[in-house]
Amino acid sequence: MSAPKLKAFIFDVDGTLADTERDGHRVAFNRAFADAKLDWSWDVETYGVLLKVTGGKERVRYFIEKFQPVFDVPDDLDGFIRVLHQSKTRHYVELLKSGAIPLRPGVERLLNEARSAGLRLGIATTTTPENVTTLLAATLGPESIDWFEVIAAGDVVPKKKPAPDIFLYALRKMHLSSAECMAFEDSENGLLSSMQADLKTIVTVNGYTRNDKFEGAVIVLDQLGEHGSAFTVISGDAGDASLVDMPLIRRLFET
Ligand code: XBP
Ligand code: MG
Repeated sequence: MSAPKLKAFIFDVDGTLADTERDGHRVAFNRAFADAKLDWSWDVETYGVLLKVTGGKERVRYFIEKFQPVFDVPDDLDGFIRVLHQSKTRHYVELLKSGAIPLRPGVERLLNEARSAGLRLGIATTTTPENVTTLLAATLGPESIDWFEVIAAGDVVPKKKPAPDIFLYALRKMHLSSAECMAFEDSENGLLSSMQADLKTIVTVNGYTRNDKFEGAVIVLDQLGEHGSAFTVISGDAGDASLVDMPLIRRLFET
């Protein structure tokens, strides 16, 4: 039997396509708290701790349980969190539309190279669907939403990352097997999710995830790299490559 052919890339969004957490999601949460007259404020360091819980609604619930022992919990806690989170999403989308969050280095280049090479594209993320389409439209133009065959996002699966459900959902929608795809992640929870879905995974770390564990990733880098601005290899073997391009990805896929 011949080895499976590389047919598609499946991307995480937050931390992978763009550095959204510190200056995007965190700021939006704080604006939603202020609007709701809550005296909660997540500084950069605290948010790093809270990020271990994936999903914005789940993160707020965890914060209430662990950090707000005297908070008078409303009878309808689910409803309270849902409304607060809707406000957070509005603030986040506004931030994206203002152009506050650029794509990470090499992302646009790699998407273009992949499309030229006939690779299929998908997304598997924990965040709210509207956040993904708004990020794509704001950075690559509205037509880029259609570059992705599936945008698997948020509550479409019951269990968020590190469970594999969202990657399995994306694979199902694309009628692909995990052996035909390469995943892109930035965090330990993300890598646990993609690896449990049996996906080979390239990791690009960011400020919040550089100390995460990435055992099992095909390579761990600080970024995808651009022409004239090389990546730094954290673990794995990039040979003489200085950016993540199709030849390097094919090599990593085949080994
Ligand atoms: C991203 C997340 C998300 C965002 C917030 O994780 O955990 O929860 O921080 O998005 P990953 P929402 O990159 O592993 O998918 O508030 O829309 O849930
Ligand atoms: Mg991520």
